[in-house]
Amino acid sequence: MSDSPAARAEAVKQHARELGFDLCGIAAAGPIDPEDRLGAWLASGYHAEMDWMARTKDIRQDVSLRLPGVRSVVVVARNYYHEGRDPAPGQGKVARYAWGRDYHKVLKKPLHGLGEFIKTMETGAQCDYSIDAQPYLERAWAAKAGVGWIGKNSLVLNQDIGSYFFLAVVATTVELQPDKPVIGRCGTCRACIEVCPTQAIVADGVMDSNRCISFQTIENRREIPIAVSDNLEGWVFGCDLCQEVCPWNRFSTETDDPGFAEREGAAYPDLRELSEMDEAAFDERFAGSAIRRAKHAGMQRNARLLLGEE
Ligand code: B12
Ligand code: SF4
Ligand code: SF4
Repeated sequence: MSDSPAARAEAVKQHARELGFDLCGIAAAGPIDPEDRLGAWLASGYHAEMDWMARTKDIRQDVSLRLPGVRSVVVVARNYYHEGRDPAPGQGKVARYAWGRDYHKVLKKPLHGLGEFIKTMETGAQCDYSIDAQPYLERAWAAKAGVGWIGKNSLVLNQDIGSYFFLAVVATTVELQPDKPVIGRCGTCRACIEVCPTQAIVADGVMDSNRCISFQTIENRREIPIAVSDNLEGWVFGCDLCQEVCPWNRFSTETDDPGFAEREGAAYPDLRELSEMDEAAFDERFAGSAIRRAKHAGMQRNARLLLGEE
């Protein structure tokens, strides 16, 4: 290996840009959660029924359990923003992140491409990857890598592109020059806390999934508690309210990733049609979409609630 960590870091960022990522930052591997914020969140029960968050606590806090010898964590971000519209009568709202093709699928190839590039930098180099579903504290890594700051709505915000982006991670045994965290710029703003119709943001940067429309409409397999179901504000899958009001999202621009282009019927689905759709039709309509995460039964439940039938 001939290049310096700084030169290698610059090459990684350049390659990330060529692969279409909007942001790229680097953190030195090491303890990511020394204050045990994840432990406190779990102890408060804010993970609701997401037991997998508790089961994977140790590995989420220690990346070396995934990749022994890890030295650097590269965090990339990809913009998925679309301008919203007013839904027509009878339509539900879907969070923007699910308007296009499933991001896990879209980002896999470029992320692994970045890893393959990093592997060429050192003989025997290894990489491990995360796009949402792997046990990484992606937002904490993004903050450490200077990709943005963690806002009061608990999302990572970047002063140039706002918060409508996916995060993804390549951890590697290669030493790369780390970036510095950026200073948080929420200031005295509390717009996200105030807009949340279910008061899910319980402290700055901390949210209670039990009260969050996103958790309830996507992850909950049971009945939605009345405190949330009475306040869905038209959301049939996910929720963007705490991003829509964020002043930093004034700078958001339409995504140029064809993978995230709006699919027909995905953004504002007809609630009656959704509530009557059988499983085969659901599978066909939402093939390759992140909406599948809520499953046929979950989407029917959500649609019926919005129609006032449950
Ligand atoms: C579980 C989960 C959820 C749950 C719980 C949300 C939550 N706040 O944790 C539910 C289903 C509710 C959810 C909803 C959404 N999610 Co989600 N979710 C995740 C997942 C899988 C894990 C998050 C997690 O670790 N939570 C546990 C808590 C303790 O962690 P945390 O809030 O991130 O807090 C840590 C840091 O904030 C840190 N911290 C706090 N302050 C500071 C300050 C500094 C300086 C540092 C270093 C650290 C730090 O301490 C905590 C522990 O380390 C991640 C993917 C991943 N693997 O990380 C995606 C992820 C966070 N989700 C994402 C998205 C897009 C959403 C939604 C916007 C989707 C939607 N439109 O409906 C909503 C937003 C709701 C909200 N306001 O948070 C994106 C966020 C992208 C971004 N710009 O930040 C992620 C990163 C997925 C991805 N790969 O792109 N999500
Ligand atoms: S996603 Fe919606 S329900 Fe969840 S914290 Fe944000 S505004 Fe509240
Ligand atoms: S709405 Fe305001 S407080 Fe909330 S994340 Fe954006 S800038 Fe921060």
